[in-house]
Parts: sequence; structure tokens; C-alpha cells
Amino acid sequence: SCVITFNISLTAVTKEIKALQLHDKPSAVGMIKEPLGMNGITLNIAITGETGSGKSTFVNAFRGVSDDDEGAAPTGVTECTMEVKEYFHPNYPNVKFWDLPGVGTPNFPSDTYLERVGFEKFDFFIIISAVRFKENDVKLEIQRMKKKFYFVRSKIDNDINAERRKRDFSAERTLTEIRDDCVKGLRGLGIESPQVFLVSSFELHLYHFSLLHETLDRDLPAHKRDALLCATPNINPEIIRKKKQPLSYYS
Ligand SMILES: Nc1nc2c(ncn2[C@@H]2O[C@H](COP(=O)(O)OP(=O)(O)O)[C@@H](O)[C@H]2O)c(=O)[nH]1
Ligand SMILES: [Mg+2]
Repeated sequence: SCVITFNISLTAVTKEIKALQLHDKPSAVGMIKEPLGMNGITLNIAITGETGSGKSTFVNAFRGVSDDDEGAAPTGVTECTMEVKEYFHPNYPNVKFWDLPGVGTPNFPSDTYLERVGFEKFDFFIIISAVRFKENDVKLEIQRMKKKFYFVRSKIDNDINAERRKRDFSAERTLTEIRDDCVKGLRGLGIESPQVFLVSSFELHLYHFSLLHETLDRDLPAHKRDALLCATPNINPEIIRKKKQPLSYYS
């Protein structure tokens, strides 16, 4: 039986190497999982913020599914996130996105919010707002719970389009202004050094989504980085290049 076991694992490793040579990361990951024990590595991403801020749209965009795909988080002007709902990444079910109701909604008052949503399982929080961040956005005592959190200012495409009408329009300046304004507001609400990323879920390749990915990658423990990379859409050449390399944690 010793010989049989050895043969099986050798076959698995050979297949995995072939997949890596073919730059077929999904297959490679799938094959690495069992023989090398990647199974069990999970990534739980919490997405919170007011109703209508764009949480569900962000969850779908991150997972690379369209808003009207089967299994997509329902989005729209009248679709409110009222319950905690988890969405698996279609190719990497170990990566879960938790679409959370906003803080301070009737069923989720701020004082018991973190307990109610089960904060312990989350690797980090993304707090989304389509406008300046408000008190409820920072009421979470995530800081005290020693959890990482990042602010996403959503629907940046709308801001850019509105500003574009002005004669002296500069995308760069507009982005800097919005970001500075958010940082200033958050400082005023007691967050010392807030990390703010400007994102359009309709155009993840633009603005700060890449920067958000880099920051998450840097902050995560090594064994979780591959999971994040696999679950991130191919929005820039750097991400595609990284996906073609052997998985860092196991190489
Ligand atoms: N222009 C623009 N609209 C967005 C963006 N993200 C979400 N929306 C729209 O904002 C509305 C509310 O989004 P939804 O994801 O349902 O918000 P939620 O209640 O926080 O889950 C929907 O009509 C979305 O299409 C974005 O990045 N840009
Ligand atoms: Mg929603």
C-alpha cells in the first residue's frame, strides 16, 4: 500500500507541475490543494456600509460575476442588504465575501453589530460609502477588536463624470480631492490614519482597486495571499503576471 500511495501523490504533483507550466493557475491550485494541504485555507472578507453604498455590486465585481448572473448578490436602488449573506468565489469557494447590513439598521444596532455578524471569522473589513463616511461607518469598534479595516469610497465613475463637465477638469486632481476629503472626515470621526481607496465597481481596472489589492496582499499573512490573488480579477498586468508564477507560499 506504501507504493500505491506514493504513485498517487507523484501523479498529482506531475499534473500540478504541468498545469503550472501551462500557466493554468486554476488547475494548478486545484491540484495543489489536496497533496500539499492548501485545503482549509479560507479567506473571509467582510463588506459593510450603508444601504445603497454599492456593497453588493462591489462583491459581484470582486468575484467577477455580473450583477444579473445566477448567484450574484442582488443589487439596485431598491435592493437592501438586510441580512448577513455570504457569497462564494465561483472558482475558489474557500474565498467568501460577506455582504453585511449597514451598522445601525434596526436589526443591527451598532452596540451589538460585531457580535451579530460574527466578526471573529473575518480576515478584514471593507467599509464602503458612496459619499463622505459617516459616524455609523466608524462606530464599529473593529479597531479595538484588532481587525484590519479599509475604507472604499465607491461610485467614483459618477464623481469623475460630473467633474468632467468643468472646463479645468483634471481626473488626478479630482481623485486627490475626494481622497483627502474622506481622510480628513475620517480623522474627524476619530480614525487616526484611515486607508481610503477610490473605486468604481463598474471599472475595477481604474482608480484605486489595484492599490487596494496590493495593500491587502501586503497586510495578509503569507498563507492567505495566494487565496486573495486567485480570487482577484485580472485587472492589471501585474496581477496576471503573479498568477502565472508558482504559488509563492508553497514554492
Ligand atoms: N455608477 C456607479 N454605480 C454603482 C456602483 N456601485 C454600485 N452602484 C449602483 O448603486 C446602487 C446600489 O448598489 P448596491 O450594490 O445594491 O448597494 P448596497 O445596498 O450597498 O448593496 C445600484 O443601482 C448600483 O448599480 C459604482 O461603482 N458606480
Ligand atoms: Mg446589497
